[in-house]
Amino acid sequence: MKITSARYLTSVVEEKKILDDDMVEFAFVGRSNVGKSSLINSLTNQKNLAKTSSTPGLTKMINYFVVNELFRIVDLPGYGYAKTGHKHIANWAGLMEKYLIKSPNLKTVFVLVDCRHKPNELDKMMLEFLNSYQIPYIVIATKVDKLAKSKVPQACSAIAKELGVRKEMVMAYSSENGCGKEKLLQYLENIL
Ligand SMILES: Nc1nc2c(ncn2[C@@H]2O[C@H](COP(=O)(O)OP(=O)(O)O)[C@@H](O)[C@H]2O)c(=O)[nH]1
Ligand SMILES: [Mg+2]
Repeated sequence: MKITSARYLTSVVEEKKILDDDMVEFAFVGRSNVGKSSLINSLTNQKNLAKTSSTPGLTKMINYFVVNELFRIVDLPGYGYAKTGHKHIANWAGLMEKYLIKSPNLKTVFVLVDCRHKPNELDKMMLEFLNSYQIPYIVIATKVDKLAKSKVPQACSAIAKELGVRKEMVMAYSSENGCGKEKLLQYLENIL
């Protein structure tokens, strides 16, 4: 698939504003600073569609983008940044849970983890949550340009093992050099 257009649609902070029309959605979630905004920009060939930030933990909204006027990319709030505290995690989980439950056209949740780090408890909780609601997901190992090419399969396997998923469930990605982009676009096209 070729992405020919991508535009910001809206941001939502309340349950009642969650979109519920019939456009297909793909959501992206992960720890703050994992490279989520960069991935969305890279995938859509844009520089500033999703804001990238070196100050993690500031995005607490659900951001919607329309791609090719055909489907939506949904940027879910980052999690696991200490400064946001328990209260934020509770809010995050609340809004997230509502989004996941109230979005019947959500086709896949992409759960991003940094290829250089072990997934943490919040990553595991996310997968447990998705499993319990039977929401389809794929794990994306981000920033693979930071590893030697020969180490990437091994890093992906380690992540799969830690999360208790098959290694085919983990895709490698780099927003820096575009590694994994074709594969991800192909995946989206197959679902569409
Ligand atoms: N080397 C490298 N750095 C990346 C990549 N993706 C993101 N980054 C950097 O990681 C930091 C956090 O990225 P951002 O997209 O804002 O993460 P978010 O908080 O998950 O949205 C920024 O400094 C990015 O430049 C990548 O694929 N490779
Ligand atoms: Mg971001």
